[in-house]
Amino acid sequence: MKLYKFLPVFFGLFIVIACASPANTTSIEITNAWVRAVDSNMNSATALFLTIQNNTSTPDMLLRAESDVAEMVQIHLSEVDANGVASMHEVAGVEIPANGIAELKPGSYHVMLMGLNKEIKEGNMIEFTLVFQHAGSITIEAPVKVP
Ligand SMILES: [Cu+2]
Repeated sequence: MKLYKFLPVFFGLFIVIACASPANTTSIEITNAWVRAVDSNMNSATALFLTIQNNTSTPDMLLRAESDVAEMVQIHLSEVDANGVASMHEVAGVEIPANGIAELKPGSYHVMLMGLNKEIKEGNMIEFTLVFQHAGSITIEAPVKVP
């Protein structure tokens, strides 16, 4: 009968290990993360840029990003049309090729932060959770920079 008392403990430990393992792998590596500094946090928006390296032989996809510094966090793609007009729109995600990289950079893919509820000043560190199709959730800290 005593064994039954310990079963939930073992089961709980299993869940902790199972959930912790994706974060400990280096299947996805994030480098060069930075957030563009903004002058005022009134009605403004900014963006997070980063490089994602996929060290596996399976393509992965950045599905979304989360942060408490903004009301809305979306993955956007900036494009310039044939008339030279720049625009950006939300995309379903950013694919990271097998054993390849995806760059989120000005003029291309970026994580858009809209409805800022915190000052985005140079030197601040901002925490983000990036959610991938295969690698799961990865938490990063990105410094605020003036480009
Ligand atoms: Cu955008």
